[in-house]
Amino acid sequence: MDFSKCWLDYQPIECKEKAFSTLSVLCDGRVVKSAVEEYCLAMEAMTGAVVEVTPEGGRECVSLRLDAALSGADSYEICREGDGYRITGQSESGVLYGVFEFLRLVRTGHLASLPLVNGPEMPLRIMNHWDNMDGSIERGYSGNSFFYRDYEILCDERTEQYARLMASIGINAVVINNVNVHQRETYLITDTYLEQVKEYADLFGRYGIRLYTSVNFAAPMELAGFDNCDPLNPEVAQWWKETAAHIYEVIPEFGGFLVKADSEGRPGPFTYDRTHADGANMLARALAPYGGIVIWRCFVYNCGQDWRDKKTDRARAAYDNFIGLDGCFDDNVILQIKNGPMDFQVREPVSPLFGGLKKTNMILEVEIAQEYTGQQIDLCYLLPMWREILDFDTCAAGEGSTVRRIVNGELYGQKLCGMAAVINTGDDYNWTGNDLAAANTYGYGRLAMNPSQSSESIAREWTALTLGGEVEDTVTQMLMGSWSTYEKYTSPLGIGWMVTPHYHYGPDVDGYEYDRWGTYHRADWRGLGVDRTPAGTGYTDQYNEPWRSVYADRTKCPEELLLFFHYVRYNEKLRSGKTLIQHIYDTHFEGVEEVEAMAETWRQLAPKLAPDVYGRVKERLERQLANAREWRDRINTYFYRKCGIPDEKGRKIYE
Ligand code: GCV
Repeated sequence: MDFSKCWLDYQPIECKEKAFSTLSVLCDGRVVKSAVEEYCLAMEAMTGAVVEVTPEGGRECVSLRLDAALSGADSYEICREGDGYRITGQSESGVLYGVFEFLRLVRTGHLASLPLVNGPEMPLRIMNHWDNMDGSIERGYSGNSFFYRDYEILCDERTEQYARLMASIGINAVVINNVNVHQRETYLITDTYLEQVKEYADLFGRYGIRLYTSVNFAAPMELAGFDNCDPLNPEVAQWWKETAAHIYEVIPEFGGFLVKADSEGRPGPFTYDRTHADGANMLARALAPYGGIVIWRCFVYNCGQDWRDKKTDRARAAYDNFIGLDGCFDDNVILQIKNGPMDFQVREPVSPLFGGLKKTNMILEVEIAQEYTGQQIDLCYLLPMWREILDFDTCAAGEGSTVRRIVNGELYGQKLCGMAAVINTGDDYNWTGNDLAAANTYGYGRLAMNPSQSSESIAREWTALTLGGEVEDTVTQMLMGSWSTYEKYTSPLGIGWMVTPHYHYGPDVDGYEYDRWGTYHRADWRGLGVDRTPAGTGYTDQYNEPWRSVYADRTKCPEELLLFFHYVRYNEKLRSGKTLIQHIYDTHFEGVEEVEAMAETWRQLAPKLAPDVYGRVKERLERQLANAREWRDRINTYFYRKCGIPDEKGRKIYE
């Protein structure tokens, strides 16, 4: 096996109860079969004893049962029974999740917490792969795709292990190709590839996961010679209906389509003066007879902007494009909304669409792949950020209208909702480039299953399972501080960007400043920041009260977002009493010091870690330190040159 087992690396354990070695299986099905296999594999590795699998009940055993009456789809109950344990699933997936949970409890020594009843809170827990069929991965930082090589679909041991890893964290939907659907990938929904796609669908099906594909809105033109893909053209709609019918003939469990339309050059309904609802509904009607769904992305903005134009604001775009369509989408359409209004920056406010849409299914999209957050070289544990997003109160239907309650279906009673994430895996030995970046992969699934769990407890759980209990406290501490550290040495106070164009790693303060992407910091000799109040771009008006007023008021605006919403002079005082420029200098020095401390902490862990893991992460931390120093010096020098105000503490700032 040339890849790591990640958090499913079952090591021998001390506590070896007799009951562990008999598995009484009182239900069946292909997902139950995976649960049984997982149980045996794990127990045999942990206890050294061969597990006896029996269809009989018994006193001293672990039993698996199905009970559709358990409340909550795919939920499970684990309790003691006789001298053993009983794991009951509401469905086959519930049984599988129950087995993974039981194994986690055994491994972390928490069996005393039984009985427990648990179940996935988010109905949809999706992984989006930005994998291309040539084997590359858009924004991939851990090698190449393990789904494709040279336009061939690889269904092998690695993809099997991938499905196991995903099921173990509760993922129930996987989109197997990039939202930017290139020429060959357009054929994924045709006979050229369907039989092989079916192999993936079957494999995933054994782990309770549905397969989705990203589709090219212009597929009728590229595949069938149409001269348009107008969603209101009945022939175009008919083509999609026939295409869907055929897909379901081959893959009856096909999940549906993910669509990036009219975004960054991708085709879409705008060309024909049609709306996103026209486009999404046309596809949805093709899938509806088979229970399929359309996931339509809201990442729509003008990527041909003029930096001189201070009124057009990219942050406004998703809301402006979609709010008027609330209630116009068919029931099997879900809008997938990025967490912030820009694009996965280290700090952004929550997208105002969550507080705006009320009659539309919604999915929250986050990015596990660390595109703007250190590219899996720098350590950046993202769970604390996702927690803040889920806990953000949109005030859409009074107090307590959190993003979490919107996307878990509670607030508006939606069934098709949940979370989607751009995954950070590739074919590197450790799956995620940086071993510690797997905490984000793991954490995403765990959070979508149970958003009540704290970021810290997820970090602890992942560390204990992956690296061992001995380093749990220290690594958890490293993980928990890492987002804030990354934020300190990169772009300040929510302004974002300032990265190397295209690659998005490392600093280039003006790299995107005079470009067409709508990503400006507007720094001059007096100050910096974007005025998004009504006096500026008016973006703050997209929020419900009190946020609308809070964000628009310089004195009330949360400081970490200050420059996102306001243009601030360098010598203006922040709440800390420091001037803006001093805050910038201080945080950049602090950020580097924190990385130095992290690297030292890691060095001290050497004797407690497997040498290969230790070495890989050490090398990444060294690169992170170089990156942090580069950011510090470029940012500090840039602003010092702009304003000429020296650092109060007299530290070295290059001129
Ligand atoms: C897959 C950003 C990324 C692109 C990505 C796009 C999207 O612009 O840089 O690589 O495209 O977001 O989310 O569609």
